Amino acid sequence: MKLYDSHRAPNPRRVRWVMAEKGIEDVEIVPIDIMSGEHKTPEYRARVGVPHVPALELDDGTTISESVAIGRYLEALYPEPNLFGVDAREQAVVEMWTRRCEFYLANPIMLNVRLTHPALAALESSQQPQVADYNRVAAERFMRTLDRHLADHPFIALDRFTIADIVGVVGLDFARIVKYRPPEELTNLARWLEDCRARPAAKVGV
Ligand SMILES: N[C@@H](CCC(=O)N[C@@H](CS)C(=O)NCC(=O)O)C(=O)O
Repeated sequence: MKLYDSHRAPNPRRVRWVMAEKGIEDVEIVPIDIMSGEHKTPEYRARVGVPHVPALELDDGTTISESVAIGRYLEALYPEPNLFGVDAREQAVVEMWTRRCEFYLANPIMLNVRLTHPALAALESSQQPQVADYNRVAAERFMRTLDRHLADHPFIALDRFTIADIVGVVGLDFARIVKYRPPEELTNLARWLEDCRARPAAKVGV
């Protein structure tokens, strides 16, 4: 298998984190330079179907993009440690929180960063500060929801670390490149972030 990866980009980091938690080492890493547009070449588009990283190419030529779908595939091949839930209830709860973290936290943060960081202007047709701010406010609304939830839950979805935590932490960490920090009063969020960042797998490829 080959992972089309971009070292500094957040979505590929989700997959590298899943791989590190599971000790997966038999995936060839193929670096893609998104700043120079390597993901927009006809060859890359033909292989992956969309101009995005990450993408996982299987030995039979199937290519899977979408970081969470790649994670789910790797979970089927390497079930331990479990990151996506072991039964119907857990799987649904993990998916619910993963989607919430993508839609209401990681995506608005990603938009805020892309619409404000000067180096990322190349990826946008125009950078709009008002839209960036709207997205920061939206992300902070969900951070407050998470903070309340994390007051009596060790991790986001289950009593153990899951893909939902990876999506949440990677989203928040991406905001560090614009020197953003979550509001200080969100102490449960801060505790959870610290716990997740302390995991050895959190450091892989950052
Ligand atoms: N939902 C997708 C998002 C993929 C995505 O947007 N990746 C970014 C890097 S983090 C990308 O390829 N950006 C290239 C561009 O915007 O031109 C996933 O989870 O994999």
